[in-house]
Amino acid sequence: MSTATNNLSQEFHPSMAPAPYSVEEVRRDFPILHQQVHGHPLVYLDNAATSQKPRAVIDAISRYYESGNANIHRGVHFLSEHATEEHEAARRIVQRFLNAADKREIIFVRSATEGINLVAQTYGRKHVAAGDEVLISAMEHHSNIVPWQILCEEKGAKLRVIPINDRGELQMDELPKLLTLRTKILAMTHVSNALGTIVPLRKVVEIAHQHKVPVIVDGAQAAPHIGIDVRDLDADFYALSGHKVYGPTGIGVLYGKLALLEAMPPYQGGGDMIRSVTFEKTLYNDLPYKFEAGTPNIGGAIGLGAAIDYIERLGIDNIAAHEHDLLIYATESLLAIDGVHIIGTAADKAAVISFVIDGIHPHDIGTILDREGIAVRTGHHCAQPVMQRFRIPATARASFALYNTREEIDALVKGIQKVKEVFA
Ligand code: C6P
Repeated sequence: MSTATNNLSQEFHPSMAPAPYSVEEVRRDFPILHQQVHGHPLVYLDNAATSQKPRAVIDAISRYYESGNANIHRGVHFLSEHATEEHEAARRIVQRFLNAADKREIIFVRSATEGINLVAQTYGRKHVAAGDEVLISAMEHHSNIVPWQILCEEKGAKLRVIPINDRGELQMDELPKLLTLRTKILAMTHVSNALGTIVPLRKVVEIAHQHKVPVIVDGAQAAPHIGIDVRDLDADFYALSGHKVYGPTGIGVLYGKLALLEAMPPYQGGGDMIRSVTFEKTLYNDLPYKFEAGTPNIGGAIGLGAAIDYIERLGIDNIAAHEHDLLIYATESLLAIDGVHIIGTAADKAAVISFVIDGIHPHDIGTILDREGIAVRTGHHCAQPVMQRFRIPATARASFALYNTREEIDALVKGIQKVKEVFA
């Protein structure tokens, strides 16, 4: 286990916290936050698992089902045409959010998990053969490990892993050594859900491309916290989940470069992904529909569009600045508590703090915090290899969002003191 010191890049000191927007005003947009849990005001610090939804998102989804529900791309009637327009408008919003060059590069999927599986099962199955290698990092979520393991098992290929150091940073010096002539794909997280590490992705992509290896990015934890520009990153694929960016569950996005998507076989077969079908042969639809078989999650896409609009109204850089302030404040506050150790102390971190307390199991931490109305996640965070790397069974994890406050971090600190008292 690494004993943490605070080596975060400190652009903001707690005493000079920026106020990029009124957090109090913003909190009023999130109805769920205003409730008591076990007799205490809810302190929701489990945003990396899923974030809460602003009224604008809830209203957009209700409005769709109250007055706009119809299947898309199929009807000539008013509701169908209107729903189609709204669905495609959501695609353009996502395109803008990611700065993708073309809206055909935006595929709606169920989640980041499905986006990664899509690439593994289409691009991966086409390009990976026996003896080839797929490269991932040691800080991946299971969603960016298991799809590649399935592929490697099927093809007789090898999964290789870029190590991380004791702070939870990618060992960049290992990357060129692990990119061999047999490497067919590099699958890399942008932000680690278990450690909070922000990966220097542009550099990683540059090095991979020097070796002619395409990069798929798991952006599930980056999208809520930092601005994403797929063109600047030069990422070949980028996957994210709607529910982590204040949108609904069941909707996600896979971005892919047009030329790569054009050359890939379809993922699933069904309605909408075809141009024509006979028993002899099926011709596939154009992008992005080739990868969107069956009736999609129309309400989900509309809700995601509303969520991104909401983020953009606040400004992703303002959100990042606010969350960075919370991260610094929380890091200093937690490190001041005797026996608390932070796991994941990279210089560049998003607003995620994994921690352990000497002699107390993380599940007990989570249970006692819950009695105080504080929601954190405990366990392996679907990143068991990260736990193995740090030789721990689990951590407690506090993850912050645009609506969290320093007062909530103070409540967390008080909660942790309580946990320590109980176990003293
Ligand atoms: N991590 C967490 O508590 P889905 O389930 O497809 O929306 O997201 C999967 C996923 C992929 N990559 C990363 C880096 C993630 O953090 C997650 C989801 C949640 O950390 C739930 S396990």
